Amino acid sequence: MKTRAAVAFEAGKPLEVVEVDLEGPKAGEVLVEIKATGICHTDEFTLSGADPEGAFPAILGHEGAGVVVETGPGVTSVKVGDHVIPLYTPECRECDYCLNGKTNLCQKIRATQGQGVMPDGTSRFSYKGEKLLHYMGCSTFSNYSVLPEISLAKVRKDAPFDKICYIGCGVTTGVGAVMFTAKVEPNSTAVVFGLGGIGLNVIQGLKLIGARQIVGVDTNPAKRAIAEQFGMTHYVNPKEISGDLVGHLVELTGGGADYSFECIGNTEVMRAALECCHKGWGESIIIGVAPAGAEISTRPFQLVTGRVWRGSAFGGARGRTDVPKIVDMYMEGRIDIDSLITHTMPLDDINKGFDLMHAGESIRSVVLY
Ligand code: NAD
Ligand code: AHE
Ligand code: ZN
Ligand code: ZN
Repeated sequence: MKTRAAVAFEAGKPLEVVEVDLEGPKAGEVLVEIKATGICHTDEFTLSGADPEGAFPAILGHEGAGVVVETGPGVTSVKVGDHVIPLYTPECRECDYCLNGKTNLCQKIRATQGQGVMPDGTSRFSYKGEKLLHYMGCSTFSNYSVLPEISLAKVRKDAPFDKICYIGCGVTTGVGAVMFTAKVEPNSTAVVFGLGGIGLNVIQGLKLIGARQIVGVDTNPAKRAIAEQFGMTHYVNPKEISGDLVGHLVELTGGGADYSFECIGNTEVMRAALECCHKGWGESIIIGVAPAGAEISTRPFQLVTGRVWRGSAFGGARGRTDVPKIVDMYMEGRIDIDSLITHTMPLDDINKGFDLMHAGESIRSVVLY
């Protein structure tokens, strides 16, 4: 079939909206009509050329929601008409990782997914006879996409696509990092670095769980108001701190934070996030994705004296199990998604979504098909 898609032909170039060819689903695969997709900073990261796994030409996008149109042979967990959220972290429920209770990082199809192809090693997308790569197993910047069955969370049909698409990454990443990765206890103190599409969801997770102090750190003061709306209790702009940022945060939190979250992808900030944690027990969760070649450093003494560095992918959520529950949280009014979707646009204007992100003017832009 033909489908319209925004294609990343080259790193560092705007996407081009063209009609591409899409092959139907093979065994274990599902054809999905994508109804809406968010634009995450990770799409920008890969498009910029900073992603070691970034390969082109590709159809980016990994924060979508849509409807099952066709199922390939052997598919049993979804059927035509089901509403689904694509999962860049699949859940096969049978690999060693899925069977180990300590991780959500299903590895069943990770190798081929990272190469931009389906589990059989081939792509379903092409343009003028040339292969186009899939991205993060999702490619939600295409109106129709083919995904492995294990990469789809089936969700309730009354949930609006234009909002729940954000659960496909940002919402789950932020709220999940608090609930599933850090397992933050009520009455904790926390520092959140980066008040964008991820950091604000960390803040709403912290508020939900009953944190008593939520410090937000961002160089863009325009993010302050919405962060306060979501539960931030103290705002720190590093540009306005004359001395040492870490010292300032340690003092503000009364000896260091119980938890910190890095939601930027900046390795200097990652160090500050660890070092502003409380001696003896403070835990810092790295969410931000850093460019190829970047490395983190700190004095080992920081770890010897009880601080913990931890990472979180997709908020530690097991997609097919947890994503439907997060959709319920939204539908029951327990989490706010609407306020974070600051801009919507048709696929033809998708590059404007990237421009708004670069300008720091949006929280989330959502493309409506
Ligand atoms: P965003 O662009 O919406 O937000 C980033 C925020 O950081 C902005 O508000 C910006 O002003 C602020 N910022 C930038 N540099 C700063 C600095 N030096 N000090 C303080 N604030 C600074 O991005 P996002 O969509 O929220 O994504 C954030 C990061 O999380 C990205 O690296 C993204 O790739 C990553 N991410 C990771 C996962 C995961 O599963 N681990 C999932 C989604 C996104
Ligand atoms: N490809 C990059 C790493 C990118 C990365 O860390 N991705 C996160 C999700 S970001 C979503 O917006 C993730 O899930 N990582 C775990 C995984 O298996 O990819 C690189 O550095 O190579
Ligand atoms: Zn993302
Ligand atoms: Zn698995």
